[in-house]
Amino acid sequence: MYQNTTPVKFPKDFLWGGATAANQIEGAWNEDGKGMTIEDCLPYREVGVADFTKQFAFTSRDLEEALAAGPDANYPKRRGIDFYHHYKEDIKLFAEMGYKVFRMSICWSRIFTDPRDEKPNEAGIAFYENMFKECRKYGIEPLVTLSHYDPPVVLVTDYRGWYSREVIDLFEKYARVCFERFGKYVTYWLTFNEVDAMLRHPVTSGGLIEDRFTDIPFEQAIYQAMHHQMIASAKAVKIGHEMLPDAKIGCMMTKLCFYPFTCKPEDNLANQQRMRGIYRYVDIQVFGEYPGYLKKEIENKGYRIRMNPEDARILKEGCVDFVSFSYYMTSCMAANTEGLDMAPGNTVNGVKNPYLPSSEWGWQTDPVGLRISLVELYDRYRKPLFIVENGLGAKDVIAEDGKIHDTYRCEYLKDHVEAMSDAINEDGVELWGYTWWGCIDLVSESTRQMSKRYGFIYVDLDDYGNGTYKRMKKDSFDYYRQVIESNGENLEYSHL
Ligand code: BGP
Repeated sequence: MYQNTTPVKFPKDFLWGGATAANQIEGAWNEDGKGMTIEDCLPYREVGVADFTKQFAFTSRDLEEALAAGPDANYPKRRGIDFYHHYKEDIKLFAEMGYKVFRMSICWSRIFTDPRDEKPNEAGIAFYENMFKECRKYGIEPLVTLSHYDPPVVLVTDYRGWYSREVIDLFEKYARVCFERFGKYVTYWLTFNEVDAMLRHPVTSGGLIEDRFTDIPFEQAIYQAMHHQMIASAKAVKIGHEMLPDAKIGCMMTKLCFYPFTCKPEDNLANQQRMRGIYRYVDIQVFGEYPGYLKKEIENKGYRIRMNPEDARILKEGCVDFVSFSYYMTSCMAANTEGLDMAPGNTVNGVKNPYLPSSEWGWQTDPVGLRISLVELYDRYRKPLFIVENGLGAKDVIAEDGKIHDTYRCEYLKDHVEAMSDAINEDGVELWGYTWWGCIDLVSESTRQMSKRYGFIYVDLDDYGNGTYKRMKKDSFDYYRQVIESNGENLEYSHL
């Protein structure tokens, strides 16, 4: 339990809301001219909770199988929660909770069936336009991610993902269309979700399949692809600023947080190195240049990254307006992990922290770590912050009264809201808003399960695609409404 040190209070224009991503909710994977994405090709696999690496292992053969798969094969992202056809009902429920902001992502392959097409797909544009209008109808501000883990499959079959420099131009064309067509509805934009993630799961972030890189070390290919994504992001920021002078364009990082396992200097050093690894690409997006330690890291590995002469200028001209991040859990670092218990987390493993409880998926929940993260980020970047993902994945059970009494989710929310409040009121952090991850149940990114539920709204669907897709409010639905209504001040949930 978090012990707040100051009374809970938020700025009056604080943006409360929920977060999702196209590939985890939309479904309708082959409707209205949508092209295929790499997420549509990720099969459901039964693996242990700590085994995210097995989920993300993806070969050319897996791709071939996916492309040939029939309608009975279990590719959960193809169905999502069918938000594509339920969006009006879902946004109405978000409005009922009082959302000020709704984070979602645009699927590149809906806007361009093939990213090489000259003209965008009008049916895809119409879907997002209608969705934004629906948000605006309720006074909900859309917060849009241009790319959340769903590279068009063509980038994988006909290019080598983000390793190919041509992808930058294709992305630029896509970003322009989004700014041009949706700019009247959208003020808050993010370029790439969890921009650091390509180093942990290269296929979903970069469209990189290891067996296609026999000519160079795969790790070098990832650094190269990251460079291209940095250039694409900087270009999108610059173009967005030019086309939409009022737009706020941010970066998005996985805010992992590690503690040294002991006070041994070696554990502290290991921790510092690990934390730097988390910041390296956001440093570029905020400061507009490679940090020295990243250049050294690449050099020490003996890699050379191809850069064009204009790249330094592009990076400088595309610095972000704010820093957004996901935050779920923390774990520890030790110089020597032999004999220590390990704990899984958000696509990372760390040494288990004996002072923290774990979720059913082994993620160690830690509201204090959120406060620490807010302070670290604000001190480092001096930019406004936005928490665009935070939440608890749990196995919800429908009780005998037909309801879902998810007080564990309310408790998690309360603790993190209190930690945010302290960061604002005691530590002086500028925080624009908070969007709970998976505000409606959705397909998990790391496990592709429906049974790992985050939502305030239950969706009747299981891991195998059985169910009615019916939506149902959980107890946390009323709780979040109360939290928003009181601008974070009424956090009592014992009445639920
Ligand atoms: C973040 C991703 C999200 C989301 C979340 C929860 O890293 O940006 O897409 O899924 O983690 O993770 P999971 O779905 O694996 O529980």
